[in-house]
Amino acid sequence: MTESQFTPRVFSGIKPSGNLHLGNYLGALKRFVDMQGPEFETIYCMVDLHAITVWQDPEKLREKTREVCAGFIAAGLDAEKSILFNQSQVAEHTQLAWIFNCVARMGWMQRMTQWKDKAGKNSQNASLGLFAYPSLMAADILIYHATHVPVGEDQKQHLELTRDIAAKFNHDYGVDFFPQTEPVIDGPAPRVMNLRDGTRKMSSSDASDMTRINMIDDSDTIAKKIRKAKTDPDALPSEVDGLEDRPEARNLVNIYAALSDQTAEQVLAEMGGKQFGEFKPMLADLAVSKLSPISSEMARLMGEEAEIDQILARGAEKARAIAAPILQQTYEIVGMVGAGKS
Ligand code: AQP
Repeated sequence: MTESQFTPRVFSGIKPSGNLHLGNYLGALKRFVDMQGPEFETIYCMVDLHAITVWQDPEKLREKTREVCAGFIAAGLDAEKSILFNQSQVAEHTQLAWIFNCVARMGWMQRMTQWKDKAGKNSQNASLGLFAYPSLMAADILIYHATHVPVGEDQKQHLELTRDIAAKFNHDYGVDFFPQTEPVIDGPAPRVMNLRDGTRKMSSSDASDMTRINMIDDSDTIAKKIRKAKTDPDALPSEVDGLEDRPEARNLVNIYAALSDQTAEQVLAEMGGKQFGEFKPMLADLAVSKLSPISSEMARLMGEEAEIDQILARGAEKARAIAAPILQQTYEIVGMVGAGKS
């Protein structure tokens, strides 16, 4: 089977832990919406099983799962055009993940920088799930034979691992069954940085809320966080080269570019020479104008719990219809008695 024989299909997911933030929006969600259209079948998931690789309060996890679903819809995903569901409702993800746990090598997993960063010196106390996370992520993608995965840059290594797992499975069993999925990492802000430290990525797990813009922040909070964002004393350059060694300035320019659907070059052609005292309020106005319609729609949808649950259940049913035959074929390839009958 060659890559062109696979249905053009997009899969991606977001963990329902912490708050959805601007990094998730620009690196992932906004691009999920861009890919929704006739060119691809699009499948988007709240990856709740990934969330529990670190402790989650059960009630909060349920609430966050619905909140991320509300964020998906408020940002422009349409449950009639895309399949929207939470991962735990489609058991095939974990069933394929077990097969992949037997394909992936310990050394591959130990090299994952996210594992090293998150487990740190305390790896003996980290969950086995946190270590195996990238194997489940490979299963999330390959259970749909997804051909394209839009993600932020921090997920690049996990996508490479997904390709390695697919290639080793195909090689070991002498088949051409799993595609070589293409990571789609593009746009002007594939890695949105922390507002207080431009060398670290914006993250939901950072202890300080001032480091990130949450999708549910109100206008005043967004403006305050941008006003207080770390910068340097120089004016903005007129060209991108002038952002070298200025991580905080680069970050704000990239955010402006992504929110206004421009390139960083275009932004600097217009803004070059401005001081941050002038640029930051412009960025705050832009961020508020783009994000507040999303956050108010999110808040409205959060009040419609039954509707959200119904969307997730319907999405799970559609997802299972694609995943179940792929799992059965995988079991058959691997040699499981009783497989391939559904
Ligand atoms: N800062 C970011 N810039 C661009 N893209 C980002 N993504 C996350 N942070 C940024 C992208 O969002 C998608 C979902 O990410 P995730 O839910 O798997 O969580 P994460 O990458 O682990 O995000 P956090 O906020 O850093 O959570 P914690 O701190 O809990 O791990 C992915 O496509 C990701 O690339």
